[in-house]
Amino acid sequence: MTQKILILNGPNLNLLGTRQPEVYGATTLAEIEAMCHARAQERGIAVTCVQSNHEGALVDQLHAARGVFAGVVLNAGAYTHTSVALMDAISSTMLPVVELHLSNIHAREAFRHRSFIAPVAVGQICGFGAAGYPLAIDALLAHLGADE
Ligand code: CA2
Repeated sequence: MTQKILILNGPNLNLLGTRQPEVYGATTLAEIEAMCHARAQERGIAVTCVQSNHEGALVDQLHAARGVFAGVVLNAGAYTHTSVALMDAISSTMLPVVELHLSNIHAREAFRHRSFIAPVAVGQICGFGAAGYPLAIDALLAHLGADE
């Protein structure tokens, strides 16, 4: 059966490519999702891409992912720095999650240095812009043992 990965994007990421290109790049979310599908095809897997601006909807997506997806690439946006609910959802699903950020959150404002996702993620990729998404898919597949 084809392995499936969920690409989950949080608040405001639907605006990518339209504002603040100096921080988040000029690539739109649709282009990022196309990059993810292309990398999935190269790797012989399938991805489903979902974006929501709502914390509870992201929690629902994580709950529903259990038993359907082998793992999740999660850019939780600003909820990264605030959401105990997302942290608990990841813990409860026990699915491997790769935390992803376009920007290098550690080189930005102090409030972005704290991540509620990091302690429950298998790892974090940040600072590589849109290129981080295919990197995150590769990292998740490596974690799942697809490279062995
Ligand atoms: O670097 C990332 O990927 C972030 O997760 C993006 C979040 C930010 O709050 C995190 O600290 C780091 C913000 C996403 C906002 O996206 C926009 C895109 C275009 C225009 C305005 C906002």
